[in-house]
Amino acid sequence: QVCIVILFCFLYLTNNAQVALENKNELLQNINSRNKESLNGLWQIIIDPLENGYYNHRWTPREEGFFVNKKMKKPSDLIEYDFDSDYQLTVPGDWNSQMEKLYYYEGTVWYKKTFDYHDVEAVKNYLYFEAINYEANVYLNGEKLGTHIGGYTPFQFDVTNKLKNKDNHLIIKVDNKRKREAIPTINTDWWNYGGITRSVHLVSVPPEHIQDYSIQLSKGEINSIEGWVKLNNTHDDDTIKIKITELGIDINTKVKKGIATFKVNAKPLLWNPQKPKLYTVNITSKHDKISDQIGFRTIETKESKILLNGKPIFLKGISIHEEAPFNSGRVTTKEECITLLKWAKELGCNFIRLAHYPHSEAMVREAEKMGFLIWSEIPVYWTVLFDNPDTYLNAENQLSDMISRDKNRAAIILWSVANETPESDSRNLFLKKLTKKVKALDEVRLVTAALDTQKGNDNNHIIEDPLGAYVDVIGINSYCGWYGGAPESCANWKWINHYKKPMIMSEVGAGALQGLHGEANERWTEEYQDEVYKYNIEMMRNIDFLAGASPWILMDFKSHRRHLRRIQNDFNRKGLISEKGIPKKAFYRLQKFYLEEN
Ligand code: GCB
Repeated sequence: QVCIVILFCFLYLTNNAQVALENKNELLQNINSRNKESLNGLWQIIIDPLENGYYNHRWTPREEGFFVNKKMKKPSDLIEYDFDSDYQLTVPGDWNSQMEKLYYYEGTVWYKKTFDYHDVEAVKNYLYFEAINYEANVYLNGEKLGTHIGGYTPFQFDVTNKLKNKDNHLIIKVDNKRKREAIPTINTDWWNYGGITRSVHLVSVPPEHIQDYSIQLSKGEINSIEGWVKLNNTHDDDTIKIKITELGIDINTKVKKGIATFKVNAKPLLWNPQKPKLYTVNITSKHDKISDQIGFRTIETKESKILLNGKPIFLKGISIHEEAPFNSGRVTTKEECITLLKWAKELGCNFIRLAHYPHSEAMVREAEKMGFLIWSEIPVYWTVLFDNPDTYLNAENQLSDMISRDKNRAAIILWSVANETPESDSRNLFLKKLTKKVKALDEVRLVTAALDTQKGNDNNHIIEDPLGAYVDVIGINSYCGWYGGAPESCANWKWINHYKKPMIMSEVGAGALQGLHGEANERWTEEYQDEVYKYNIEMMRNIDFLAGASPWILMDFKSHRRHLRRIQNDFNRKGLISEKGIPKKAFYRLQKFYLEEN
């Protein structure tokens, strides 16, 4: 056991808490270690394309919409809905893959869950939603709790004193209509899965409780751990205990204005892909306690290198959508996450790009345990409305929520603010603001964005996108051999970087239907895809500022853009593995490249 000396532990509120306190997010950290009841399972639903349960025939909101859950009292009553005799859907889960008639559906579905609550005295209750796509209007026992926008981040409502012992009805109007001003916008290359796609919890915490915390290595140091704990309803000078037994850390720190901060000398084994060491961290307040598994590592860049724990690392990665293996639809279980991650391991990866939106907490935590470095991103994808202030706020909220939820995950090294956005003044400003926001919330991790293939002449591609000035690491999506150029031409592509920064080839790839064989110049064959990988790997070997790659993509995934019957069948076929879990030829080509790279 490493011997440590506690240098100091005192209250301070300075700028150097790495995940800055200015993050106003009120979310409960680490939902899984809370005392909670699951509201997963079957929910009653009503499919409501005209939003008839919300608006009347004059399109004004009804006073008594479906959220009041009205019931017939006498035979002459006219009530034209009844949750309890209508359809059901499983939560968590998207509706598209659960019910044939909802396969292409975009619009409103009302969800209702009835539950009892066994009153425990002196607790606070929160309803915590891991994710609902896209807009959720939430009602408890007829009262509106609030609205949440954004399909991939958690949110919660305080429902203390709003619960009854019997028959609480939680009703949610879920709407996945695409909107031009939304994040993502109307145009994407993935399926717009609607519904309560992740778990729902009823959480009970003491009135004075640990709301949030950030614990990691001090910036630029490997022998000092620091952080903060945010308390709810606490008093100044209350004591917080932080214990990391394996490191001999057992310290007390005092609360000031709801926050306790600390810094302590320690020499943890550094988390890395070969040895993803996590330490049990126990935080105890007067009435609450919480436990987490936290890893410690440093991440920085030096010219064109990414340094993990002070040493250059080549990120051998793969992009992953949150699409369930074997069944398609959204991932809903930990086992599905593990299946995807095991495939990435087999491929030889030490890095994954979780595209194109924040994946579930389970995915991030399982990946961390297995030693993957992670790129995590928000769905600022293609041509969003960059000059609309509300669109910006929406993007910033999703970014803050993503960082708030995952700030204690050592595995995450890159926050990405955008994917393939067209250059313009308003786009540059929008994304510059987002990169600044990342730095304000988290000053230790790196910020990136996936840029389009850069223009050039002949075989030259010059990276000069103005966004390059604001990110730490430049992502480039390039489809040489698929959307342009013959596969064999790719080996001759040259890349010139106007920024002295590392580049990740954040996408490269080609489509193939697993099991379809033919000549290497025949589209959709495994041979064609393999050929594209062959020459792109050659190209990548020649880029001296390349710090990693996350080719597109681990597994075939559903997309509304992929119409070619018999080949695509609503799937983007750029997976190295089919949706049924069978590897294609190119899987082994990339695997060989990764095995050869140090
Ligand atoms: C891209 C996008 C990705 C698409 C991919 C494709 O550049 O970033 O979301 O799925 O191309 O297959 O066209």
